[in-house]
Amino acid sequence: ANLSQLVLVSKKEEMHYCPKKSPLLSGPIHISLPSRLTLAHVKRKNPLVVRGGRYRPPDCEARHRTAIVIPHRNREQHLKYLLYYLHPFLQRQQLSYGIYVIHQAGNYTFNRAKLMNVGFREAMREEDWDCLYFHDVDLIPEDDRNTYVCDKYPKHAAIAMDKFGYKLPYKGYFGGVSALSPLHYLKMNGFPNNYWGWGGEDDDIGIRVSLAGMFISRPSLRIGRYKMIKHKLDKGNEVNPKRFSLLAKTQQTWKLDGMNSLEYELVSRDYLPLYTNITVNIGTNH
Ligand code: UD2
Ligand code: MN
Repeated sequence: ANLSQLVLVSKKEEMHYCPKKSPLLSGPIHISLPSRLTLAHVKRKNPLVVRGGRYRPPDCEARHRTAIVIPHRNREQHLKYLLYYLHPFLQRQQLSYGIYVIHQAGNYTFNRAKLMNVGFREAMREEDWDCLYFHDVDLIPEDDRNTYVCDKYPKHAAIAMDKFGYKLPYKGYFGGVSALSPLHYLKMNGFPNNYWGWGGEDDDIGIRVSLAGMFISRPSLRIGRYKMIKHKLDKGNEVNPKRFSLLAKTQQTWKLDGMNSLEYELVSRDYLPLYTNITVNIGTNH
């Protein structure tokens, strides 16, 4: 091939990519939680989503491939609402994406951060994702300009939540929804495995970002908005009394505890119509 042919070929490929800014975005989203919503209804509304909760734009090549990782146990109602809003949201952003629900088996104390580590490993095993969104099941994004792609640094996406008056509650806050590339994730040895129960693990993750020599990136307050579905503290996720003493030791422990020490037992992997369900036995602290 001569040069002009090559230029033509690469131009053609270029044209096939989705535009840098999706023309489908509509900005702020009004969120309501219809009580009669069913998963069958969500499926009907998203005909292009295929087995395992995968999607790619039908008429252009996506520029980004994002996996959503949702830690979960006994929050079926919240999951239904999240899927109802998240699927169309990601499609308007013209992403190629997959949704993974990481379900903790059994009734032992919940461990959000360890479930994220499992999600990272299981999602990357399947596909070479270039960004992973670690997503609480009860947080619904309120603006589709909050694009689910990774930044130069780990991103804390849920910066403005209704429950905190749409402000950042404190400077190092990293809870709710965050986005890391595989390189970011491995650079900080993933998330801690040793936070059982509620609290502290999000701050530990925030500290790991800086200990690994990175910064926290954030969207603007105007678009990084989320609604948290109201709930009480779950049974099996009691406040972790060790959270402060663990946090005081992050600097000594982050290189020893994380992806490099992760152990779990895969119970099942199910390719459901709207998401991939991974049920996992992650053990317990006692
Ligand atoms: C805050 C943080 C959250 C996490 C947590 C402390 C916000 C909005 N979020 O959430 O990121 O740091 O504090 O651990 O500030 N889950 C289940 N089943 C359970 C328990 C938890 O599915 O039985 C999952 C679910 O995805 C939930 C998440 O874990 O959204 C966090 O738990 P939470 O919603 O009870 O805690 P919350 O709202 O205080
Ligand atoms: Mn919550």
